[in-house]
Amino acid sequence: MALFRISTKRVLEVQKISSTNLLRPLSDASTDLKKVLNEKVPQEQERVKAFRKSHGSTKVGDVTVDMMYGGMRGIKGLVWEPSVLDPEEGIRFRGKSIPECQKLLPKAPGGAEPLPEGLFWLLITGDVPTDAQVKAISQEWAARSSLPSHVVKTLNDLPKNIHPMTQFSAAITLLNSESEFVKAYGSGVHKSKYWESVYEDSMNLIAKLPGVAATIYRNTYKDGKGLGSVDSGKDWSWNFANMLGYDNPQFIELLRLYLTIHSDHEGGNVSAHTTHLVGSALSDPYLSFAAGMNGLAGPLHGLANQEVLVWLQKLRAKVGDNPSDEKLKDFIWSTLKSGQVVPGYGHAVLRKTDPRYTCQREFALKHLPEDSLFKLVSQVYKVVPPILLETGKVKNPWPNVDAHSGVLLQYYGMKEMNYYTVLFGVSRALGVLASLVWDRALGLPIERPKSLSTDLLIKAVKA
Ligand code: AMX
Repeated sequence: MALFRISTKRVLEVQKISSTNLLRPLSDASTDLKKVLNEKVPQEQERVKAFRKSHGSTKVGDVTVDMMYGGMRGIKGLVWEPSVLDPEEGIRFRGKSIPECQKLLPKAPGGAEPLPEGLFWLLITGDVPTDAQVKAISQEWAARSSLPSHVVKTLNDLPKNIHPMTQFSAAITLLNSESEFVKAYGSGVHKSKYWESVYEDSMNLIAKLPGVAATIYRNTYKDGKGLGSVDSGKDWSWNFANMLGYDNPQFIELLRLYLTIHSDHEGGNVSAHTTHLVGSALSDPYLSFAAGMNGLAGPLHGLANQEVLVWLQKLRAKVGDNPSDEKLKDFIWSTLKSGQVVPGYGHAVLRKTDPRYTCQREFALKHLPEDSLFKLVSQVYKVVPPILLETGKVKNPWPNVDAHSGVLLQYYGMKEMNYYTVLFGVSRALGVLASLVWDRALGLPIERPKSLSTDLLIKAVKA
């Protein structure tokens, strides 16, 4: 067995080189995404097969006892194609940073932010799409967007006090009545074709999520009426905003940015890993994604989107507008001393300010520089990191994506903070479903790592 070790940096380099070489744009620039994938899948299957043949027994890391008790931090145990997270630099979607995506991906007419449709194309194919390819995805998602009546009825019947994430997860689970994968599997389709129906389910699910999410929003916070119909001439975010009841062009731009940057954060985070794990049992994409959403609903993960705003409101109530740094510090220490986390700060992998935070800050500097809540968020950014460092235990004192999203939504009138994680979930579908298609295309097996009891671990270590 070959025993040389591969550093994370080297893994990233290899990933960059190989994706540039092998995931080349198709020369015909087809706007048919499935056709594009049909050409790429066999190439990629061959590449992985050859790589495994030559390096299948090469060691890429070690596992320590601390890693086993410590949430598996740092264990390289998953293959995830759409994105890679560098601790210092942050996320790269198929090798492209967020500023690169903002520059390269197609925009809406007159818009400055990337369209999430383009990001999805990039995540699933590895190619930066053309305007025509992105337009084709907008149209396809519009065409697939209708909701089955049992899902709408169930959502309408749910009490308003059910958390929006619970409603979201329930609706996605119920959507599995529509699964093409379930039908194909039931009819005995060959496993080499699984990815095709997983692709269909993924496209349908992504197309239906804005309708599900908007129904939840309007039922829970508005009069339950007024869901506009989907306009196939408009993009996914425009339609989503319209169904939510927002028509401010700046809010729609924000939504495009928000839905792009929350999409993927490599494979180890709870929502991504859960979707991947459940999908490995050949549960269909609806069931797999719903499981991932139940993980996103945890306060240490996606619910931090909501928790940051809850915390900021408590902070404001306690210290008022324009507090001194000293007052802010006291509040932060009181949060820590009462055994709670400062939401929106820290990360399991990142060791710098999250570029997803930075691009939202830039959006705020451009569109709402004088907003008092934005000013407070900026002051918190200055005051929190030194305090977290002073605790001596927090590995990353810098803000993550969740520290900034809420203030932007508040500014445009979406005040219902319990809803924010649903927006996160709509976006997260883009990354985890792109990955799920590749999981089946590459024929990845059911996931089943080995666990040990403490007794057995002690014995193994002593031996
Ligand atoms: N406030 C207070 N304490 C924190 C902290 C924070 N923001 N971040 C980490 N810590 C603490 C941990 O709770 C842990 O304490 P313990 O030893 O007493 O258990 C210690 O610092 C070491 O933790 P770590 O190795 O730095 O972080 P981690 O990898 O275990 O956890 C995360 C990462 C994100 C869960 C953690 O930083 C956290 O709880 N942050 C606040 C919640 C949050 O913003 N979550 C969103 C993350 C992004 C996302 O998924 N959307």
